[in-house]
Amino acid sequence: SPLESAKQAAAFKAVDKHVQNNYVIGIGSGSTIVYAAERLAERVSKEKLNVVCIPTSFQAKQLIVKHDLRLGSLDTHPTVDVCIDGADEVDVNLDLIKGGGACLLQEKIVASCANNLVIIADYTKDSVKLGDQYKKGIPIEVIPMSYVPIQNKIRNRFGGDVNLRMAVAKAGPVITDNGNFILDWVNFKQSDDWNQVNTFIRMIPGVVETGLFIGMARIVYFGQADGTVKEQI
Ligand code: DER
Repeated sequence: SPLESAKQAAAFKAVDKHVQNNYVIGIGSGSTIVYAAERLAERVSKEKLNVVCIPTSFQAKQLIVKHDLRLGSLDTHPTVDVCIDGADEVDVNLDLIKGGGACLLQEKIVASCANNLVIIADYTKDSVKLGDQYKKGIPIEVIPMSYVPIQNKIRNRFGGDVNLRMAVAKAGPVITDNGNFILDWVNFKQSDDWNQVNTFIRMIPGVVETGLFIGMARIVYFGQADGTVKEQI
């Protein structure tokens, strides 16, 4: 499908351009990264590359193991040469909404340890402002016992709605890889200063992390429906 070939094109381009021998590579989460893991495995075996892969979720860990890639951790590799990850939406400043897959906490930690954060996305993620296209809300990971007061505080300060993300294949709320809940902040007013919004939300006791990745991405590869790739820096 055009969407899948877009994801694959972005993923292959990023791996081909940014992966070098002896690299420590952060492996993101979601569906686009699956193509990146495939391409990485192909390059490792063809070029006999020596790399270590740091997962950002149970899903990423499974991908690394499935492709016989060397599994590492921040304990032994606290500095990551490049982190390759997806995004739910990208604005013109390369600010991101992430967390559609509820993996934002470890994604942001690994991204923060990386010398370079490379985002791979299909054309549906390519927006002018956050919120133009992605309507599922800004994900926020919270400690379960605090989710109601956090919902109230965000709604009172910024408006919009703040919904507890309910599971599909499990009764009750989604539980993250870290044992927390996810709130999705929808119908938010588009901000010109996401840093200020992000800081306010992160300071609410019980908030663990937000899906606002502000000033973190260095380059974004947008796969197009025709299989070409648009770079944005
Ligand atoms: O949840 C996440 O942050 C993922 O990276 C997600 O945003 C990317 O999802 P996709 O590659 O399946 O579109």
